[in-house]
Amino acid sequence: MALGSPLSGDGAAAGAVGQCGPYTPAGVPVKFRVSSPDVIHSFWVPRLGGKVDAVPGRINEVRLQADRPGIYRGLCAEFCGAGHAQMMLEVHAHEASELARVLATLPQVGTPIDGGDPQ
Ligand SMILES: [Cu+2]
Repeated sequence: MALGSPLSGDGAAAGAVGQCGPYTPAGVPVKFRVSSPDVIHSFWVPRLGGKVDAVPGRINEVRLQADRPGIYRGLCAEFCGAGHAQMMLEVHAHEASELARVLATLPQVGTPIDGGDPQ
């Protein structure tokens, strides 16, 4: 499952994809742009909202909001092959005022799926 960087737009706040999972501000809706480099997966963080399919060659979007700071576990909700059972992620929600400081402590990995800069 490949996750694009959450991008701002229509009132959503920017977040970032760190080494351990997406980092987002708490209390703010964040738009996730989701795609896949191989087969169909499904991006799902049950405590934050609905699922969205991750489809090769397509970018789907879902808005999620963590009301409070914390770690929210997510998973691939579509059987996708031998590695499916290990397809977990953690969304790390921080107070918006703390997010930039937290992100500065993380190694940055990955590339936005549209090749552009996160806004
Ligand atoms: Cu899967």
